[in-house]
Amino acid sequence: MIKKLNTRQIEQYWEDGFTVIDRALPASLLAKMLRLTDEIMEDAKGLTESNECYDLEETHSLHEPRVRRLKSPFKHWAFFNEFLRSDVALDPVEQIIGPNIRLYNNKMNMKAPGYGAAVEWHSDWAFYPHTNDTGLALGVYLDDVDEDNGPMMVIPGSHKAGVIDHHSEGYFCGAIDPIKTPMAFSQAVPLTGAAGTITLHHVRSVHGSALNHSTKPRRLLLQGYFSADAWPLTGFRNGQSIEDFDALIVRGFSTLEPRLTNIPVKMPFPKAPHQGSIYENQQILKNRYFGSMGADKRVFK
Ligand SMILES: O=C(O)CCC(=O)C(=O)O
Repeated sequence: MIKKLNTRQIEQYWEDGFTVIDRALPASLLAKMLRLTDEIMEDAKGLTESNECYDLEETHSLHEPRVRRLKSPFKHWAFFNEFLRSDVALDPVEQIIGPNIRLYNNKMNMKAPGYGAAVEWHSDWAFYPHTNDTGLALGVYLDDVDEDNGPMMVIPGSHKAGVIDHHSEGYFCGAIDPIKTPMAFSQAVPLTGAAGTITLHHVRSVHGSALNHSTKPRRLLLQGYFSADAWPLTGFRNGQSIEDFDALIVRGFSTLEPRLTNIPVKMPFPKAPHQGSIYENQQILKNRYFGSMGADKRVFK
């Protein structure tokens, strides 16, 4: 049976900018996702640098392979393409953003035990503002997640804030400087839950996650969706055509008439000097909230 959002969860989403559906994935689907993910990680052994599928930790080596992200898994493995179009994923998304839905992005962030990288505070909106903010990210935890293994944390109500600076030293860096732009970081709510739990956060919600200090992994599959009438203000990406853009409609219909709303936007330019993933973009952030790790350090508590 597909788990939909109840009234309390929908209210929480609009009020706080996030909600959680406990153990939303059927056991057999979760088992398949875990099996495939393990196989994919096996295939990363032997890599010496990041490529179009894998983003490697700074401390990755041939002897100790360390992957921090699978990039756009839906493009490389059919299972993930089917999953992000499935009712399990889209029924709750439709309850929030309506019947016409376009996929924006897809990734799996890995926080391995003892060294999984932190993600500094940011809102997804800062990376990809659209003509309206009817968008969200749906997450799936592949592991049991508690406060020790780097849960995603969201600042309640931050999706209603004005423009939030994500620049450092004159460049977009995809992160909020906690000294320059203090926010209610200590009020952030850790989204915890058993493996198979779904998280939903508003595209403007400020969120982040700490290093994984525990002995347990924390893997989070993320898929970002917008209402089909939200068009990206930064234009099509990487030579995308209108046909490519329309192929990302995962439910309902596309439209050539964007809906324009009055929302706070700061364009993500000039681009971060370190391109690639969010981990690379965030490298030039001057003051870090969560910290990072040197090559030889372990962060077990
Ligand atoms: O993995 C996390 O905890 C947060 C990830 C995230 O916000 C992102 O990749 O944009």
